Amino acid sequence: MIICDSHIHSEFSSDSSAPLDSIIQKAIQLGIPKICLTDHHDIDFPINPEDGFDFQLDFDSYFAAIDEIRHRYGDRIDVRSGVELGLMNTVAGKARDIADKYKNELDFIIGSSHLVRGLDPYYPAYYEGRTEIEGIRDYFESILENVTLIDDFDVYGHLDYVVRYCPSGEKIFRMADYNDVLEQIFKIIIPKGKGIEINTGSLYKNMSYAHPHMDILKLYKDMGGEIITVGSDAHKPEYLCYDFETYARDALTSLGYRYYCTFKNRKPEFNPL
Ligand code: HSO
Ligand code: ZN
Ligand code: ZN
Ligand code: ZN
Repeated sequence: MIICDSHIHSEFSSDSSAPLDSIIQKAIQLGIPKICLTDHHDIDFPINPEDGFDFQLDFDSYFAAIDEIRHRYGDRIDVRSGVELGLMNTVAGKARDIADKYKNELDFIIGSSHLVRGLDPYYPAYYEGRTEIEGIRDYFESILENVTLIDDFDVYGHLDYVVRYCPSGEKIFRMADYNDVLEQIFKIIIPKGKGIEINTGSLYKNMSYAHPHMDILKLYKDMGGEIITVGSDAHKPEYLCYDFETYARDALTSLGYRYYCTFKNRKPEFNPL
C-alpha cells in the first residue's frame, strides 16, 4: 500500500480553500500514517486578472499552522512540510534563497513548471502563434533550462503538465516527438540525485493517465532513475490519495519499480511498493 500522499494543497495555496484541518482529518480517515503538504509558491508569478491568484505562499503562517496541526494530530499522523516551488530559468537565485532560508522547516521541495517564459499553459494564449507540438516541446525545453540552472528541488513535479491543458487533449502526445529533450533532462537530474513524481491529479480532471505518461516514467527508469514520489495534487480533501492503489502502484510495478520515496529533511526514504 502507498502510505503517503506527497503532493497536497490547502487553503495556503491561492487556488485552494481546503482547511488544513480537513485534509489531515481525511488522511487519518483513509488510514495513511504520513502526509506531505506542498502548498504553491510560484516565484515571480504574474497575477492573472481572470482569477486574481498570485500563488505566493506566506511561509511563516504556513509553518505555524503545520506546527499547530502536529500538536493536534501528531499521535495519529506524521505531517511533513513541503512546498511546490514554481520554477523558471530566471528565478535560480530566489529558489536558492527560499531553500536556504527554510532549510530547518522544509522536508520536501517539488520543483514545478507552471509558467514557460512567463506564459501559463493553463490559458489558451500559451499556444498562440505556434502548433501544440511546439508548445509542448517548449515546455520540456524550459524544464531542461531550469534543471540545468537550479538544484533547489527534490523531485520535478508533473513533468508533462502542459498536456493537461492542450486544446486537442492527451492524444496529441507522442513520446517520439520529445524523447531527445526528455533524455537530456534525465541526463542532468539523475546524477544530481533528483527524482520525479507520479501525479494522479490528471485522473480526476480530463485525462486517462497520470502525469507523466508511462513512456516518460519508463525512460527515467531505463536511464537509472530511482527516486519517485506519489502525489494526488489534491486541492480538496476528497481527492487525497486518488487512484494510488488502483492506478499508481500498478503503473510503477509494471515498469519494474519496487520502491517509491517519501522525504524528510530533504532526504529520500525508500518505501516498498
Ligand atoms: N497552477 C494550477 C493551475 C492554474 N493556473 C490555475 C492558473 N490558475 C495547478 O495547480
Ligand atoms: Zn494548484
Ligand atoms: Zn503544479
Ligand atoms: Zn500541485
